[in-house]
Amino acid sequence: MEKEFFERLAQKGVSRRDFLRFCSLLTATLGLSSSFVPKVAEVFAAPKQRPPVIWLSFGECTGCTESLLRTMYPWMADLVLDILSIEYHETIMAASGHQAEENLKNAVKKYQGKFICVVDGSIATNYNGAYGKIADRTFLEIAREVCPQALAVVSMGTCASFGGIPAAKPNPGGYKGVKDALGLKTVNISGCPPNPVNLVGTIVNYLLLDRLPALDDLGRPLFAYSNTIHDQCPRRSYFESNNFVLEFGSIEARMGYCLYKLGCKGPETYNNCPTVKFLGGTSWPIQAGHPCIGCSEPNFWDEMTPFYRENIKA
Ligand code: FSX
Repeated sequence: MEKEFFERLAQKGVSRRDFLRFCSLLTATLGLSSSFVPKVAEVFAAPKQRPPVIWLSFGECTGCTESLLRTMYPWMADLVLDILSIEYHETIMAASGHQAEENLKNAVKKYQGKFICVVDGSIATNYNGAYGKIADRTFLEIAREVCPQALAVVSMGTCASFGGIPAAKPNPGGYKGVKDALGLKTVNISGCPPNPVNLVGTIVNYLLLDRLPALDDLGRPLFAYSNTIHDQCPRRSYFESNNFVLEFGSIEARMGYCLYKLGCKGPETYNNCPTVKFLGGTSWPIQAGHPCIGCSEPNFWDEMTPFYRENIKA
């Protein structure tokens, strides 16, 4: 089975070394010791179970799905899709129209109490949910029917976790995150978009240890959201020692000085961007010279804007 797995990877242009490097990243992200790397590899190479997943999309931009599918590890999405049995996902499924609606109904019935429901996007709650509909049913109606029948609900992205951009003022539709809209416990993988490694980590945690990861008081996995961006930031050492205002794009900003005075929200934002990074571990916003915009916190957007401050001379 292992040989067959590596042959399949090789066909995608992925070497055994690339795959093991990816497993090491996941193991470290989960806060497990390196002795767990072979176990993590086994989850992908010889899956013992393929949990059914129903993936619902509500008020969102599809960035959450895109961040998983268009990662620098394009094969990571393949691996994830191989260890899960995706029963319904609007962006990647072939069915459409009445057939798609039928698929959703059948999947919920067939896997009642056994499926993981991943939700991206927030839910309109005002006027009985009239501000968001699919196939003439409100998001609220669909979520109320499907989510309580799941084994677990994972809110993928800040919109599903806390309301996100659709819930920005004046929010006439009354958009809310899944937990607040339904009064259900959810695992919140916040970020706009979230890092796909944190979704994969949550799934691997479940398959490896047979339980969902420990969560913080906002429902976010502790392995990813227990430290602020600022606490992990490589530019932090310049924070106290350089009490002057930087110009955006200035040589100091590019050389690695702290971006707090440019409006960086790192000190109030919890996420593992500095360690896991994006684009296959290549970079992340602050490394690229841009302040953190606080996208993984509740009340993003309202409380995190304006992103840029006027440059007042010291
Ligand atoms: Fe929201 Fe996701 Fe931002 Fe977009 O599904 S968290 S707007 S990246 O797409 O929900």
